[in-house]
Amino acid sequence: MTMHAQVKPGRISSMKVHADEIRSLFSNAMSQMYRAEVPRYGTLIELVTEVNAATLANAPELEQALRRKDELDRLGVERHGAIRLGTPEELFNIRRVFAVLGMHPVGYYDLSVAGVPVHSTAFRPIADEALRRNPFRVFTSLLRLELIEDQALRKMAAGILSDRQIFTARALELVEVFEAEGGFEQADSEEFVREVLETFRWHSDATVTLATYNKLHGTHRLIADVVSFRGPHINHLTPRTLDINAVQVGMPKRGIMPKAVIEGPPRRKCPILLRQTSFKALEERIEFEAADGGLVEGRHTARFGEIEQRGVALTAKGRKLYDKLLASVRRDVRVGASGSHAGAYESQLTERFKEFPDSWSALREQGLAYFRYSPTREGLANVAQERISASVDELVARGYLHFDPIIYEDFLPVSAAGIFQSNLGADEQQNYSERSNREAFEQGLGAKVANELDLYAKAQQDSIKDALAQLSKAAGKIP
Ligand code: OOG
Ligand code: NI
Repeated sequence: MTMHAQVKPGRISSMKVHADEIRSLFSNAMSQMYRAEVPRYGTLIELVTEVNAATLANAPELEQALRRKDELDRLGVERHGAIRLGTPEELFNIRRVFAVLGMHPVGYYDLSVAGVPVHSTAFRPIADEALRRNPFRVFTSLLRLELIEDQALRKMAAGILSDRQIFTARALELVEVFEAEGGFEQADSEEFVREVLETFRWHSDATVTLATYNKLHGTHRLIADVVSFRGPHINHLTPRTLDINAVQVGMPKRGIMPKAVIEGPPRRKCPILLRQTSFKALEERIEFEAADGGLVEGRHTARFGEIEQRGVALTAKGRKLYDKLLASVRRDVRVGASGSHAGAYESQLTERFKEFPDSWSALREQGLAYFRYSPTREGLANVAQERISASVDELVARGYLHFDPIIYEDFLPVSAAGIFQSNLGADEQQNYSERSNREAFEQGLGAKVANELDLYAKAQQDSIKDALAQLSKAAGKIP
């Protein structure tokens, strides 16, 4: 394990562990815990590993591109998870916990429009370097009790939630140490990961009676999932595949049944944004408190599996086109809960997305996607005769600059709603009239969420600056 020394006044020889290292420890620990809790997740990891290896073996250019971008190593450790929180205080503290792991809130997702009473953000690394080391992200939702019409039930749920503490006392203590000292040493990092893991652990005993659970469940299954337990159990961990269609086909052969359609854009030569598919939640045995103080057995479904394939990040213009095309398909073809019309949906998706350019050059020239630029060998060798003041487009045209797609690191609200829905059951299609409330979310969070488009634009801009600086330097060296 590499350590990155950070000089800290007052603590002469302290060696702070880099946040990227703590995040790697954590994502690894989470993966192991989830593998033990949900064996099917292990099966899925095996399948994804096989498919990725086969994809790379069949596509040397893809392998080379990933290698050039230093992205090959992150592939094997890459995954995201999801949790659902009950109160603004929990959201506030989870932000502090994730900050230790170098994960910061990016994006605001309003899922109430899709009948899911939550709003969400993604905690993830932001810097290019941090993403390359370990891009672990957690899609984090906050329950919106204000959307529950039944006043009495809302009050009861709020009461139950206010009584729970989802973090261990030691975890919170360590967060304070971290905030005061600006980092952890090795022993603290390891203890912190152990303590924080407790928050995401599955509990097979509920904190409520079966009657209460049923009441919450009757209002919305998601409310029962958030309110009835001691903490926000991790509900899925998602590995990244290079060929989601191959994994989708391979799943049933290993006894895993995926949902009917893959969320997101269709299969393309140049992947954009994010494609995802999930398999159904497990039905698990839960012990509930009985009125007489004893225990009674019930069932709950919350945990599922998911895979994802990531493509290039789109600009606002590209995203607008994506949203328009996707909306037109969803308007015209409704996939039933049991998978009816899945075929029509897929063929329409492919058909209508023909309007979306499918070459890296076209995506770049039309300003639809973000790219990372680097000088070519030829550019570095010949640039002296040319004026560096040429535009980026000219330098690309002359073969002096190379461009690689910037990977989309975030989520998609329509897809997320589809993932939620497939695991909540098709009977939960109610819509909430209340609009999104980003201000309230950020107030609970105690911070603003970053705008993901700004981050991609900056990564692109930084790469241009860096590439031009390298070209200038090369030009200066040649007599
Ligand atoms: C989160 C569902 C959304 C994704 O990948 O879009 C999600 C949840 O069910 O809690 O994980
Ligand atoms: Ni997910």
